[in-house]
Amino acid sequence: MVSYYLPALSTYAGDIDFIIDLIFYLTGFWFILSEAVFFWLIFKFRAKEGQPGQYVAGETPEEKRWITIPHYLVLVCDVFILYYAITAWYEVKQNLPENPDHTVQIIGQQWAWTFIHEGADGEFGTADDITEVNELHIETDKLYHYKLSATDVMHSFSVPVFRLKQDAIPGRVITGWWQATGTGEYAIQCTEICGVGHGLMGARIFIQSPDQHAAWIAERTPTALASNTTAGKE
Ligand SMILES: [Cu+2]
Repeated sequence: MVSYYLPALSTYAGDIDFIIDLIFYLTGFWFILSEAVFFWLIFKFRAKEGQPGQYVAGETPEEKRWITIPHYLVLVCDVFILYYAITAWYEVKQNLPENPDHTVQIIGQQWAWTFIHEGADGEFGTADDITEVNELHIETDKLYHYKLSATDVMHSFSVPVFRLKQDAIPGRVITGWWQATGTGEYAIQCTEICGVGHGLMGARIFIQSPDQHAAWIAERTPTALASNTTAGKE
């Protein structure tokens, strides 16, 4: 249901959507049922001519059943929600698939996102690193690790189409992962109120096909590095 409004473009997005749907249908069921009973009771026990009102304390076993039976049934629903929630949490946050194809450093600051890629050589701290502000170009289907930090206050890195949200905390580098399943340009948002410019802290993610991504890396690699002979000779 969620993916009808917002594409689900990571390997774990479907599991998050399933939990949202599950909670929606379970709470929707209990809402409709309880309102129906509520209005039925109001109608059935409405004021009648010549009949005095009655004080019901809800202390007899027959009366208490109206509370205890639904209570236990709702608890059973909670067990299902907790099971799927913990499973998804483990998959997205606790589990870190090894041997990523790429790693991206993500830095939040008032009020922009900076993304640093390893570049063609697959190593950080070298001349071909690619730094972008408010634009994140990634390759679909590849396993990415991100290393998220903040330079000033708390921010929160959110990619709605991935169903990914992770706080960025000054003084910490938080590692997480994603694996995209589609292509296209989508929103990145800061989802932590981080100052007066918080609303300006939107960025874009470009999920690219392998060809598009290779072309982007080539375009962003300085020509002197791309043909490594020319740099030394001139
Ligand atoms: Cu922010």
